[in-house]
Amino acid sequence: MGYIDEIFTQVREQNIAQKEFLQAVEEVLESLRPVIERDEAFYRREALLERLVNPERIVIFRVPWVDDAGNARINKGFRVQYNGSIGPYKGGLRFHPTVNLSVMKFLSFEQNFKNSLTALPMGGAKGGADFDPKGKSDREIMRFCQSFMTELYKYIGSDTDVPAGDIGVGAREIGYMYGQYRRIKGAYEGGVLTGKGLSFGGSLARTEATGYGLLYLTQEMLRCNGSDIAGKTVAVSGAGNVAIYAIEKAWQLGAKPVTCSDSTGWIYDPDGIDVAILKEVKEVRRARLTEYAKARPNAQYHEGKGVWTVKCDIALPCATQNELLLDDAKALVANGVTAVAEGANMPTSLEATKYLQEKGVLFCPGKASNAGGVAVSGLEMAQNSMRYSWTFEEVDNKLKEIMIRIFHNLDDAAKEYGMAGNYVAGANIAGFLKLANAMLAQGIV
Ligand code: NDP
Ligand code: 2IT
Repeated sequence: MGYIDEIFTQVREQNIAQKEFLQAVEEVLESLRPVIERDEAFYRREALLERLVNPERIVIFRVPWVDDAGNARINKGFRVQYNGSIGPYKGGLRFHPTVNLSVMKFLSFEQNFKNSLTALPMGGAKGGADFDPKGKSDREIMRFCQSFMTELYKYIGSDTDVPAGDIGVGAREIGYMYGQYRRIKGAYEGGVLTGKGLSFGGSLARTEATGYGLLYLTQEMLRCNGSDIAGKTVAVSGAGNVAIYAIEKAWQLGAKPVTCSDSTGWIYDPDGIDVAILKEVKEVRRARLTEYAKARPNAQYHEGKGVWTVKCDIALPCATQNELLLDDAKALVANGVTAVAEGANMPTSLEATKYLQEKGVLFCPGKASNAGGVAVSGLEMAQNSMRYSWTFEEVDNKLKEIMIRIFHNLDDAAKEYGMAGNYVAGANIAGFLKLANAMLAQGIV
């Protein structure tokens, strides 16, 4: 058996129930075939793939807190420090009831390659808790964040591991966690978390970074394939941090975003999504999308899933993993979609990805197209180290440069290995080559 197949068999046997983790590993290992096959004996002797698929460290802990009614509540907290070869572990924290070890491992595995692609010095990690922020009071959120940090603080630091936000963790939660970290440590260690508020070391443009970056990369991908984003109709899923700023930047680049969704339903707005109303509903009021529909008489609200049934040129899945499945891909292709770029992490299933690629749809995987968030987190760390801050334009320009460079990096890697236009392979290979180089240079550690 070849080295790749041997490792994938091993990973499957050792992680039987971890379907998201297996999905992420399968996609990467498939892409690495041509790289590994060039020098299989060498990689095998170095056990490089074993090292690639096994996290350096996983911490799982109990998070006790007290709700407003005085009941004790218990959640499970996680931090997976996957690979620290390129820099301090770096990656977000997710608070969502679906969080489990498989989800944490898939996200942190992906983060290794994503952070490598940014070209900034960051290793890969992810963490979070199976805590559901929905319906919780602000004080409950604060107590949960404080309890979570009371355990997590032992494992993080500006030179060791730097968490940030993800689903269910935004500026409010980062603020509460930062406050607790500062209190426990008795020191102002700004660089320990990113996505901080602007009044205490946050970076301008971090809030916008993932959505804006997604659009910068999509624009470059279209441009390099003889097309233009201006005038295109865009279907976006999600209505959170990534989706909102993807929609905002789509408008700025001359495209028309017509959909968004949350976990209960979705909106089709034929006039294009009104960003100000969406922000008011989601960021300020933390309300459902039915409130958006009330404010926009022409918009249609539907229960359940359905964003991918809308006719569009470009699809941007920005909600969560496995939200774009084979039937969705077929509906998109039937409606003439020409490009799909992932704002979320692994939103497209392997079958759907393959189908889109076979049908000639330009497809960019999240580890490249959503790297703008962590890239600006890297810039936040740099600003914290300098004790200085750049203007919005300075950060935004650097973000744009990084996203364009990432696209060319994966486009070139795909071409070099005879898979021109396969940006999934390009991203995995380009991300892997830098990571492998750093791992090999540091010996067997
Ligand atoms: P938010 O919590 O701000 O928003 C998530 C959105 O997706 C919400 O509208 C939410 O609906 C919806 N959603 C979440 N889970 C589900 C689900 N199981 N089914 C249906 N809808 C769901 O998170 P972000 O916008 O930050 O993250 C979105 C995606 O982007 C994630 O995959 C994340 O990992 C990825 N990402 C985020 C980055 C960042 O900087 N924030 C960077 C790179 C990637 P509802 O409001 O009803 O919960
Ligand atoms: O998935 C991701 O890249 C993020 N949630 C952002 C991580 C970060 O450290 O900014």
